[in-house]
Amino acid sequence: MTTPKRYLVTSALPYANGLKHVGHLAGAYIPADIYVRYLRARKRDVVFVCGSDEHGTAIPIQATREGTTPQAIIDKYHAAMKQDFEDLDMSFDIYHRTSDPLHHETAQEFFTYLNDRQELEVKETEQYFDESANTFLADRYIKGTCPNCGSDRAFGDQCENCGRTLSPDELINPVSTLSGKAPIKKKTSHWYLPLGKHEAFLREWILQDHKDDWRATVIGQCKSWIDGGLQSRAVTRDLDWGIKVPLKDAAGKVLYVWFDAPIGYISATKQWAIDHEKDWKPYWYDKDTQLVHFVGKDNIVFHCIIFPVMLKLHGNILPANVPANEFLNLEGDKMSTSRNWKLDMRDYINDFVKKENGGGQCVDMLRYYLTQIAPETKDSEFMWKGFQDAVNSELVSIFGNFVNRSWVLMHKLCGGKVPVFHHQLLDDNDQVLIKEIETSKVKIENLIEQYKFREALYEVIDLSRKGNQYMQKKEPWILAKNLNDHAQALIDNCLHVCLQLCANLAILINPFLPNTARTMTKMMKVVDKMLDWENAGKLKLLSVGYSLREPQLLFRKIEDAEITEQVEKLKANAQSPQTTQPMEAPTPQHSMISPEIQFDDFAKIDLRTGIITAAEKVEKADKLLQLEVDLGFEKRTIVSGIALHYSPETLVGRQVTVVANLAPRKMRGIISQGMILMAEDAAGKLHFINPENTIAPGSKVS
Ligand code: B3M
Ligand code: ZN
Repeated sequence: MTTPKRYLVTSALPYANGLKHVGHLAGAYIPADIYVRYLRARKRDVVFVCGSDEHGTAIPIQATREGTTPQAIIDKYHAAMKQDFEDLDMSFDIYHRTSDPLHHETAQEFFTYLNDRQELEVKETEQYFDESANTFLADRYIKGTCPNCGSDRAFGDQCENCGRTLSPDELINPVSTLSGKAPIKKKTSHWYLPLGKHEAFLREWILQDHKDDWRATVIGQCKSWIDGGLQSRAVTRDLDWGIKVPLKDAAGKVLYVWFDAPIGYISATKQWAIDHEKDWKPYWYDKDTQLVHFVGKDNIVFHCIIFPVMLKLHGNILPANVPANEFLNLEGDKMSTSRNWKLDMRDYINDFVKKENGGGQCVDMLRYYLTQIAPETKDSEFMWKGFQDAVNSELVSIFGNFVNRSWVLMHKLCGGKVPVFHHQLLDDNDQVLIKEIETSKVKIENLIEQYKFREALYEVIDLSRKGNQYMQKKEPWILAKNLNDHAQALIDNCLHVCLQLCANLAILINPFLPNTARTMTKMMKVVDKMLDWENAGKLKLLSVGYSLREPQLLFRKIEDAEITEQVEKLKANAQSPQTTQPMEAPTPQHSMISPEIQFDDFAKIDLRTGIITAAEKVEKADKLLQLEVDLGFEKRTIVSGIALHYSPETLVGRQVTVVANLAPRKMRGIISQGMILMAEDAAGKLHFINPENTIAPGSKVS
């Protein structure tokens, strides 16, 4: 296989609606980071992109739950997730966000490109509508029973339990998550991506071209999707949170989050190129680029079927591979945000990384365990006891022990310097180990190139295990008991080989455990450049006579008390689930009826219909919009507290109901001459009160 000219590696863009857990980390982030660090060590041209997914119904739903705005939610969780990734040493070249104007433009351009070429269909269909909330129920605004697994935690886009991608029509007993009521059906028009037209392409590209180099689990999911009949997928939604559909006749419509989010990889690449004065285009257009998407299994369909069709139509390259992982369970149960059965990255950072000096060791311990149990072929299990065993009996007792012994003995028996190798004393044990170093390097790189990170890491640890066995056979500490020239020469040979092996181990472990590799380069007093992959496989890394530093402990033991504490904490958290549960529907609330009034009191209120003719934000007031309203007989300026629910540009031309005889009030220096009637739904969203049909402005309402 020829080496690609460049690589573009992506990790799934996490929704900015909450903290992410170690299941996410094991699924889409650590494997990508290993792959990228390896490519960088091989001096390949690679760009690693990620960022926050800030659209979709998940965001406003979380805002309602936390009693704040969607903007505040994405700002909060974008910053928090970015920090978590930094604390765990994810080496993204850029961590972008889809609320960025550059992304909005990029996604709109993409949509326009496909639409202009008639690659999208416009269809009018009946969709679920919540009458009391006066809104269509896209994606997570509707829930019901999953037709696949029977779970009642299925949403209009996906089942939380089995991960199956759904459309609202497939839900059994659908209810609105806004009002808790059964929805009605109402007509609406949307743009669709006709996947069926691309069936032949998908069959050939996935099921033939990639049947051998993509994971069986990925091929399996794609096959069942294709065989199940490829339906047209709507790429727009009736929502106010999202990227506006860039067409004149599309008021109130936004791009579907799964249409815009993967384009986020492109906008992130563009931003990276701007920041580094590079050209982004070859990364998305040149056939010599290897595009690799790291995702969890619930994202397979989007990355293997829908996005590739979009890329093909847009003239871009297609992914070379989508090494999706299965799910990671925790202590015998599925990880779940709503049941609070999870280990957030932040919890591990606080309880381990931040508690230690430096913390890098703890980062590597987690990276190690999550790679060792990576759900590459089937679901796997995070067990605190397993974490302890992996650290104590592999990292500490095998890898760490070998490095430490080599260093201690070198200081004790070789004067703190790299001893010479006496070639005339080369024996079978030396030869076998030297060969192992050479072949391990090749084995590890082949495994990494095939995205088999678990096995690759096993080989690294196994090589250090072989180092221990070698030392055990050579017993330099016994030779030291009857020291003479010959014995010293044998000691020198043994420690020469061991130290060169340690230097090799630093290179081989570097993609997996970068902090460990860096500690080792410090001990060896070498620059990071020594970690270049091409240096591995050889016995010439450390010069004879070079003095080395004192050893540092690479890993500490995990005590029983630490894991007991974690398991208890997990159980205690699960008993008291968080109050802000991202996935549960809010219970509709009914406010108390105001005290009774007489008819005459009501008759004093002069209600009129009006048309909004202009709208703009009020400076330094998040919630207020300044509206110009035409009442037919006159124009009014009205300040209305709806800025968090409607953006000004969507309002012009809208019919409203106005309290026309309300005494003028000054708000933020503006005289407001009236009030617009709004209804508030259970989720706190405001809706206009309108006559059924457009009628002349100024008409009396009573
Ligand atoms: N945000 C779904 C998820 O976090 C989605 C991934 C987007 S990748 C383009 O599982
Ligand atoms: Zn399901």
